Amino acid sequence: MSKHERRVAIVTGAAQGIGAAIARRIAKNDVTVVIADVNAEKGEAVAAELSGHFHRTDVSDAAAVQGLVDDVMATYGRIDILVNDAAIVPFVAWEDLTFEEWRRVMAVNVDGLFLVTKAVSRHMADAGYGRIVNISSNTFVAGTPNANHYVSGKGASIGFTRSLASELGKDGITVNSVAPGLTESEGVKAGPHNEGFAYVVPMQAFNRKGQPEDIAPAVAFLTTEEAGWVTGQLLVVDGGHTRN
Ligand code: NAD
Ligand code: 4PL
Repeated sequence: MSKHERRVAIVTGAAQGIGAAIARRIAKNDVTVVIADVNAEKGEAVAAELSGHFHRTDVSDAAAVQGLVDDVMATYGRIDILVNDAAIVPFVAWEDLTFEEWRRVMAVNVDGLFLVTKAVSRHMADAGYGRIVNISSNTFVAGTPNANHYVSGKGASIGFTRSLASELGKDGITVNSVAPGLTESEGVKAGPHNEGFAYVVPMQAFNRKGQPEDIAPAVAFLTTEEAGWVTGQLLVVDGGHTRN
């Protein structure tokens, strides 16, 4: 088929929370958005709202990820933007952290980052253009307790960004990290991290809870053509909680 005219973005984990806010913000930039998430019901709803495309994808499953990328290339013939947002956001004390739980989180948050980026970047390199944004977390800056595997994985993602930026510049691809602070997503709201606002909000410059819509514009900027001189960077978006 002939190539889709508009730029095309894949946003993983965009069925809800920060990923959904990113998908909505990027769609305003005249970009066609593909939602890749394990949650089909919510993912399809966001895709429909944005006149985009949904592909049910477990980012930790190599075959599923290849299926996603093949589907997007067959449907649109291009992938200009990738936002790696899909992640598990766990809460567990070090004493209770098992190797099995460590592997479960690394499989999604770190292996998933590798698998999706590996499958997508080849097409970006062929086109000589790409914008990749990896969602990290300010827990890597703050050394937040009760999620050692998560914080370790978010640190890995920053290393991944810094190193890959050096290798993909030759292909016209930028690679950056955005590190949100504690944000009132559906996932956080429903779990133990919701209690964290009592500690985090007083450390911020602003006296309110961070929202997904506070994160999305910073991510969207890094996906634009005019952000082309910014690569390998970490942008902390946390209301001033930490100073990177
Ligand atoms: P959330 O739990 O509300 O949403 C996460 C989404 O990812 C869900 O739609 C879920 O279905 C999807 N997902 C989970 N596992 C998946 C998999 N294997 N394959 C595909 N999709 C999968 O989370 P959120 O709070 O919106 O977090 C989004 C991103 O922001 C994550 O990378 C998280 O680490 C990061 N982050 C969140 C906060 C926060 O306080 N909310 C702070 C810093 C960083
Ligand atoms: C400050 O990324 O950034 C709790 C849980 N507290 O996932 C996060 C802070 C959590 C965070 C995060």
